[in-house]
Amino acid sequence: MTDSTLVLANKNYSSWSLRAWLVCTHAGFKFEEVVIPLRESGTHEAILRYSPSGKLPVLLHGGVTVWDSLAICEYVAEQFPAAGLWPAEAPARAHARAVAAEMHSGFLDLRRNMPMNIRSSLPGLGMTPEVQSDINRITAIWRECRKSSGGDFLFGDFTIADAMFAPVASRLITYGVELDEDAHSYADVLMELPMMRAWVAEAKDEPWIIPDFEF
Ligand SMILES: N[C@@H](CCC(=O)N[C@@H](CS)C(=O)NCC(=O)O)C(=O)O
Repeated sequence: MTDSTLVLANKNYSSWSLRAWLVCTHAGFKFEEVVIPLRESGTHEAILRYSPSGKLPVLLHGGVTVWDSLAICEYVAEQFPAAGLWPAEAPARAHARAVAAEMHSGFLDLRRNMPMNIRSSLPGLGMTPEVQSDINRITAIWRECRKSSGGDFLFGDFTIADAMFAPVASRLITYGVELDEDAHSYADVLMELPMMRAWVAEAKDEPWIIPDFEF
């Protein structure tokens, strides 16, 4: 038994859940998992039993309740300083926080038109000029960060910034988006992380289908 529970939505569809789960898992946080399927009768009431915002993910740790993926990431970074969830140097840390916040609050066209759907293959669907423009900005962030870090990840080792973009890598595959070599290679790095592969395997095993996200 642990005193920590991470409550998630469907692994196939919930990009916010994936981000928080990756960060908790990478930090070595021991937690129990509860998955609440979205868009079923009773979903809202079930979520409200854990999360005052009515949204997932939410982390329950001892007496502390942390909802919202980015707040969970920050909380876990404070609890596990040795996990290096933010870069050690202040300028890189500020940069990492800026790109993580940009992902958290932005790219609405990409999020709306290409919802995460790990198990499906929907090449060509969802693309609009606005979506392409979001993808161009995201891949420019990836290119610039990796160029200056010189590593596989955005800031050297895996950080919260990488977790924030992991669902984008999955979307690019689902919707068959054409990528340059650099973006392709970063998407591969994210998708090949053992923890990402574990999430994908569990997403593929889920029984729930949400027709709105299946076109
Ligand atoms: N800003 C929030 C967004 C969370 C969010 O929108 N979660 C969705 C699932 S991915 C949700 O719980 N929706 C509730 C529902 O559809 O009933 C975060 O970063 O955690």
